[in-house]
Amino acid sequence: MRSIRLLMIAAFGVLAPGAASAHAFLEKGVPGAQAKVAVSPKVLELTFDQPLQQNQITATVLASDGHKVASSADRGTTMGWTTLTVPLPVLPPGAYTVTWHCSMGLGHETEGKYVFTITGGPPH
Ligand SMILES: [Cu+2]
Repeated sequence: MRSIRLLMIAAFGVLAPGAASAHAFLEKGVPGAQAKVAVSPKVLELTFDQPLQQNQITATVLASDGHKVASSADRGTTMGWTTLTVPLPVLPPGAYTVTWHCSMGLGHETEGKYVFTITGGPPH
């Protein structure tokens, strides 16, 4: 049984060499998970592990009290080859939760979330 399962995994690997997966995952965020940034960033950048259309991704940024401060539905959001860029308003120091959801169609959904913190930086 074990060897059969290994064979099947190997076969799938050979059948789809380098092909885009039906599931996209976040490769990198800027600011990223657990990041502490001194100054409110102008944009949030989410880079995925494969090229996507803008309408395949939704992303939101929530303040610690749960209210939405930005979303991929906002004007000015752009999609590059693999990177979604969401403009951010000027945000006060605090913890912010980024949530993302990717739909590749046919029920192939992935999602995730992470927190970054704006520290406010040292006094001038
Ligand atoms: Cu799926």
